Amino acid sequence: MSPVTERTPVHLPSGVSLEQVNGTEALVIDTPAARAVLHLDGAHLTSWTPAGEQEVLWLSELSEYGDGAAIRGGIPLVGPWFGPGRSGDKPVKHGWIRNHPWELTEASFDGKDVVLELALVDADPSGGGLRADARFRIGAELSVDLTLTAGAQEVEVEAALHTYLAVADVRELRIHGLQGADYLDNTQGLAEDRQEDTALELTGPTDRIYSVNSEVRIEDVAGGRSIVSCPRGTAKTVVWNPWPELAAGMADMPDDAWTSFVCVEPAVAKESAQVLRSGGALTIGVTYRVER
Ligand code: TA6
Repeated sequence: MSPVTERTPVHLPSGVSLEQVNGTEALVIDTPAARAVLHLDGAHLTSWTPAGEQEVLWLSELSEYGDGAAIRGGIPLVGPWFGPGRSGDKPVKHGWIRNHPWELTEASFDGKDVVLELALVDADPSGGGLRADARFRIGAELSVDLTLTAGAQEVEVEAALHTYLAVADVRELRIHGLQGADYLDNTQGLAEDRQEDTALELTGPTDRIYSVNSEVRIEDVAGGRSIVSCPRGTAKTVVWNPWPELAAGMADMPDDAWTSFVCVEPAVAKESAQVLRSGGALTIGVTYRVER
């Protein structure tokens, strides 16, 4: 973790530039291995396209930007609680770290991958001093790591990488790696259920918190490719798609856009939440690759 000092200008290596994207500051990555866009607001990656591939992250064309808005798409960083929090009464859904501008603390390019580190300090509305750090390794593969570090106060934390994956048709997916796993069904009041011993195929509104912390392969049958999600430091895998009935109520998503994405989210959530003592940290991460 790099210290945050008063507005230390970070040198941007070749292949990285600071630009205005959708009206807000973003780091634009353009290297032989990949193109990507990382907004400083929320340390939010909204695009990753490995060379020779199509866009891997879905982004809503109706997303809001700036002024604390949560960008709809890409990889929202979620914490220090998930959804409405374990008590169900948190004022902001999915925590506050995605609603603040982060500061770039490190940037490098080794000729293959760009590595970017960002930090969010002095933003904890509870006064507890929780800090967040994120690290992105962007190239032919994409790695994202999120660290939450407790300040002076002990705190219970949840965290997630709420990744929106671009797919040709969500109704034609086979999601491997969840077979036989227990899950909480958030479309049924968090009822306990178990995945059959087959790949998951989505057939309706889906919002499940699987007790899975290992590799998941999203086979995009119509798109002719698979996206492989290799998590670390997690306990759960959340799978979400609103289907048309819920998508229609979301102002920042076109009504017909629900077919074009699936969220597969490495997470520490619900009963796997962790209590961090002062100075204690939780790190979760994921690496993505595309297979044809
Ligand atoms: O991770 C799934 C979920 O918690 C769903 O319940 C759904 O609401 C989704 O996230 C989107 O949340 P957001 O706050 O970004 O609208």
